[in-house]
Amino acid sequence: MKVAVVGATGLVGTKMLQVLAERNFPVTELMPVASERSVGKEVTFKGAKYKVIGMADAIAAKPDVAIFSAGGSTSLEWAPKFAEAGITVIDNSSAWRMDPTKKLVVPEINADALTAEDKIIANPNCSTIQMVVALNPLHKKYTIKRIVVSTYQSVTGTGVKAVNQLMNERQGVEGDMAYKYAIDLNVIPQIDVFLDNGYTKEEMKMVKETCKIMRDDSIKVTATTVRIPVVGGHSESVNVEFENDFDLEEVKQILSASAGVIVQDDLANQIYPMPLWAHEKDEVFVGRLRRDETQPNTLNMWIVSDNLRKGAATNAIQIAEYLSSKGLL
Ligand code: 2RA
Repeated sequence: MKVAVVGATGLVGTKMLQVLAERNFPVTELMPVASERSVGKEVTFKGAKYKVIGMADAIAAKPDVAIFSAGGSTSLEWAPKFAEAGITVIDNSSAWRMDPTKKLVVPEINADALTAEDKIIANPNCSTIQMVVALNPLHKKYTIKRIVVSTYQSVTGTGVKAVNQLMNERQGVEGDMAYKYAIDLNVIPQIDVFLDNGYTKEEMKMVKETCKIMRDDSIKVTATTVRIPVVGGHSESVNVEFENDFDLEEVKQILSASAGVIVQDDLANQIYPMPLWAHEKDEVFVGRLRRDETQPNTLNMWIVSDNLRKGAATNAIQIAEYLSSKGLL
């Protein structure tokens, strides 16, 4: 398989290369691709060095699949050009996610919708992916009515500049600011820009993408997304109301048997999901499972995952693996 990684020098692009190698994706030829200013830089894949090439050269080299993590505007401009050349694009930006002609895929949930005609496939937002991986098996059993989610998101979701801001602040060093405010010893209740309804773009991604991935527009979602001074992954406090009542032990069994989910819920030993443990893991970790005692059929849960892995690189590569296994590339 000839594989292009577009945006290969960024945080997610670097993680893509790492995950492709770890999962032994059958790469016969690797093409790291980036914007003109990064062309000629070197990246490492499986111990070998590769020179970064430009977009037009990558199209001319005809990879089977191009995994994009280069931002929305690059994707809007270039993904159609790759697709027209017959290259399947898996895109990690928000550019195509809500386009009704494009599939928004979390393989555990809706990979079955993919066909060979899907030439631009959208990878969902990180905070959405981890939530739906944990909620979809429960939706199938009990039918979700409403979700109230608050997130605690890692600075890695912003990119390398934000990681540097946090580390600089921690060491008392002056440097570029990724955020308007200090992030160390702080919490910022804003992720991405504000929209007319007073929610942020990140919050509305969680609202809209959840319904699209779970193929159910009746699910109500309300979100508050927050940046915290953490690097290992995103955490989410989720309150979910079901149509039907549930048994807590059965909820744990369903989650334990679900692909990509690990239950960490051992109160006696103070075991619950934390970014410290989720970091560099591909699964979604779920714990603090308990009834909301204020209303019927309602569950509280805590969901943690490494946002650069299942929230980005791993999910994109799982899509490529699915396409390859079904002969759709
Ligand atoms: C964030 N969701 O964490 C974004 C990254 N896609 O900021």
